[in-house]
Amino acid sequence: LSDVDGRRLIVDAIDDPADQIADLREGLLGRPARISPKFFYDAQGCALYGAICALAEYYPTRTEALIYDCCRDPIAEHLPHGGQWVDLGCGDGAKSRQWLKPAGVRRYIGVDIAADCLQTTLEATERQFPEVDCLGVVADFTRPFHIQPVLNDCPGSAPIFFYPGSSIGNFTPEQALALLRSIRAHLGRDGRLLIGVDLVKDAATVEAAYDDALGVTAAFNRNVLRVANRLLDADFDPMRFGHKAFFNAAESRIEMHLTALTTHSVQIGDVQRRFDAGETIVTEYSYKYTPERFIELLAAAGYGETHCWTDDRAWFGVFVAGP
Ligand code: AVI
Repeated sequence: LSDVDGRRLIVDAIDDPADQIADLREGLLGRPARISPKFFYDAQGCALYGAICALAEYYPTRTEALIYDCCRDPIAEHLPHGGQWVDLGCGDGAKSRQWLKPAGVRRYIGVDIAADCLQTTLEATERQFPEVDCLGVVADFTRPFHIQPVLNDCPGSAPIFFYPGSSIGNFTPEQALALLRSIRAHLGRDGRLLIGVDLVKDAATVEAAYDDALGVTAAFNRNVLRVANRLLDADFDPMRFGHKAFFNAAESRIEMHLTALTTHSVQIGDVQRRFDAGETIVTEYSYKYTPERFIELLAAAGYGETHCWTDDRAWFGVFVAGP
């Protein structure tokens, strides 16, 4: 960990951008072609994701917020008070700010890969909660991360790791297990994980959430090809690919693909890649869990006591897990 801004912004090891670009290129030249969903989130992708969250069909954001609104106090009773709130993938930090008072938080630690965004989030949090000590860690927490030295700065204040939005669903169960283990290793005796997870439900409801009538998710999916054009000096025409989203029941996941509408070639740097009509690029998996299956995953990652809250339709689950 290195200190960047007088102890306010700390940088953990993050991937070399050149490695990320090499990974993107290799994925697109491979068969089947794939793109990691982390490339969705350039400025335009973030704006489109914001629009997705407001869509009638995209139930996860709204349902999770409903659970927090209804059950904030009972959930907070299961969290240590006077703790250090670790906001994983904090974005604008708005979801976390609703918790700082009810959970009596002493210190806010935003963790995100985007340093600029992190600064803005810290400033907004400090403005609203001047009594809370605010700190940012620039890290790619999709890999093992090391924030124990940061937590040690505030002895006697237990960590609460907050990971909302069912982002855990974008990892394979094996990757999710590794992340949950990595968090578990930071909990100490009194720490807790507070996590939001999208649950299994009828396929039509889930498929509509990932293939909305206005085509916002289709635009979000195609936008990743513009990101690839920029990073790889490629010439994808996003409109020559169709958006496809379907529920794979055997794997309990939504799959998003981009399907070539006609056979054509794309220049990717100094290489030409031919796409046959119907050939697809896998862009995202979004796993859906039953509460039992997610509790099993938590147990496999070494967690002990677990509590779960859901909405009336059991569409979304909020879990608090401790050591
Ligand atoms: C960020 N993540 C939890 C979203 C999801 O539902 O898997 C990303 C998304 N993809 C399409 N719509 C939303």
